[in-house]
Amino acid sequence: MRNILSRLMLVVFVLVLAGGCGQEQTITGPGPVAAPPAAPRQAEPVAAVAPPKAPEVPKDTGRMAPAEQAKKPTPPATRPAPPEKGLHERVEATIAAMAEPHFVNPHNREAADLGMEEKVYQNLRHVAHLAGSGEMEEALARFEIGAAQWRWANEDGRSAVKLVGTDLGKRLLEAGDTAGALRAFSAAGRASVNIVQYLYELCALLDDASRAKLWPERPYLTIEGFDSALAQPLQEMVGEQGRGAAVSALDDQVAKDGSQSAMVQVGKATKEGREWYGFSTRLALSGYPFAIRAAVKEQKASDVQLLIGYAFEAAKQSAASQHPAAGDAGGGWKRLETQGDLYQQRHAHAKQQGYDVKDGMITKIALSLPQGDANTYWLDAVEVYLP
Ligand SMILES: [Ca+2]
Repeated sequence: MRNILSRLMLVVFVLVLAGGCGQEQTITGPGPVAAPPAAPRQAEPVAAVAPPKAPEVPKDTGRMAPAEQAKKPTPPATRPAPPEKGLHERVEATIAAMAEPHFVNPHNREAADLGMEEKVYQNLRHVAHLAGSGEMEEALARFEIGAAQWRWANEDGRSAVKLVGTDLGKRLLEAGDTAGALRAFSAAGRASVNIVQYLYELCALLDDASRAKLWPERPYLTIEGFDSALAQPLQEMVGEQGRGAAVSALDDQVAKDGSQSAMVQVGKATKEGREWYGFSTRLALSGYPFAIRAAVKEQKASDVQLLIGYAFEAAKQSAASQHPAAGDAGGGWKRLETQGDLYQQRHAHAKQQGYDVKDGMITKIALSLPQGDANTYWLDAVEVYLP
């Protein structure tokens, strides 16, 4: 009987805690920008999701950067408590609660069999401990590795990793390590799956000085920089041009950011068709305005383009878009980018085709090679940013 009672109490505790974590889906901060609606986890009609801050962001009259939006005054009464202290406290509470199995997705047997959740939570507790002890470099390296495994987690789990990553990023930023902070925030965003929403939340959470340090220009997060311990070379996703076997590797001699890029060396095209080299990913089309950019370097100038692949699970549809070079990224790198608001573009395309974008995911990011001679390409700094 006592056993049952204590189990009941545990369940109640867990439910209360899960509710608390659920609120953390949106990291509210003092910034007057209303954080995006807290419930993208619920299937909402698209019209209700898009665009996030319609009243503050006039559609066709030039959008303000979130940093500028955040400067707009808001009556102090509507402001939540300052997040600084609360964030660290919430991290501690979350870490303390991680011994409970409610973070485990009970439907994911494969993960449960592998003991993945336990490993991932151990990793997260370790990260929080290291960060609290000031061992920031080790904390960051471990967090990046752990965050990459968070596809195993359920919503509460992703909420926890987001919280720990945000805390780590803030600590790094306070310590003056801007590049490290960006890595931590980016890993947290990727782990949350909804990296775009996370970027909006982060803009709202950080104060003006932090935002200016982190993003001298537009707010962005890194989707892939090919620098982490888990970085992989580009895969051949489509190979129709008869170029022969490509050499694909990470290159530590050439980098746009960090210390490495992804290099792919291809032979001459002998057939018509598509040729894609890239990586698989899982980023939600969030309902908020965003764009993607990447830096590419070529041995010989060509019309290489950025390819984005999408999957729409409920509609059982897939789609792809290609984006040509949009300028010079400096240092011999070209900037490839989706221009304008990619969400609205996909929304309009899906509507035209008669399906819904609301559960849409970006599943592929690749270089799409034109016809031509043998060539070598380097890809780096694949980023999501606010247009
Ligand atoms: Ca890099």
